[in-house]
Amino acid sequence: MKILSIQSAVAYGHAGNSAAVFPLQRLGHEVWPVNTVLFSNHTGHPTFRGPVIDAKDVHEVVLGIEELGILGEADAVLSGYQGSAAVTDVILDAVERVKKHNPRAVYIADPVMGNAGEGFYVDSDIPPLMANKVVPAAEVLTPNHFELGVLTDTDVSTLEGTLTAVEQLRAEGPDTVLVTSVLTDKTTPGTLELLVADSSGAHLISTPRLKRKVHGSGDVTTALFTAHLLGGAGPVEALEKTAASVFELIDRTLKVNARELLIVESQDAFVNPDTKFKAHPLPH
Ligand code: PXL
Repeated sequence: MKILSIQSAVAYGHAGNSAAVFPLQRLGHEVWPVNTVLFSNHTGHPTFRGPVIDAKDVHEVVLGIEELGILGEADAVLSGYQGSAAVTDVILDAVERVKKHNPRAVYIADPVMGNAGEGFYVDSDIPPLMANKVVPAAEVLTPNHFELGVLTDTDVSTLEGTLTAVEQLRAEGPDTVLVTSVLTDKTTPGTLELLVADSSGAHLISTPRLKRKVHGSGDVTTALFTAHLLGGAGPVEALEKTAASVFELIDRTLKVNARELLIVESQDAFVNPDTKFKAHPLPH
């Protein structure tokens, strides 16, 4: 499959496209990366340099692909962190253009806004755009638990509230919703959950809670989930495979205290993870 992936790029380490492209390729997909920033490294380091690409220039790159007459070959558009409202508009325009040429193409959006530990890490104009424009345009949405609460403006501290919020999102557009870093009243201590829901219901996976958050892991998660969905897996199988691969990737990274995700070293874990996580259906 072919994926137009509009994300950040970093020279050193892994975030945005620099985290997502290789896993997608390793699972057999052709990726067309369109980069929205060209940073030295991700912003989790004490310093970083490099340009934010002007939204007009990001748009130019999309138009250049369209001009080749191949935009309709794209099976999916993938987006993550969106640096500005103008970039959001360019991404949504790209989705429209791809769908005009290929109505079966899907838009997979990771509505990156923040997390439970740090709060928001995007400008205050981004959350309403995510809720009002990105959610309705996406077929697949991969918020973390914090972002699920923000997008739906609801209390997601309980499992029940989390499921209600997921259904609210699904009613607004995306058929498939994957929620990461789920922590509710029902979560076993020392674990985190991943929840996936589509028209056939919701499933939950429990994974050990790893000690340190590594930048880019969310980008890899969405990329692997996308890779498996496009490879023909259903959402539950895609989640089980993704959870196992991401667990092994982070575990390996933390074991040697690496500064960045060991994405290349973990490539076999993307194809054939040793770990198995089983998703359990949740009652309606
Ligand atoms: O992982 C999200 C992300 C995307 N883009 C840039 C980042 C990060 C996380 O640190 O720094 C530039």
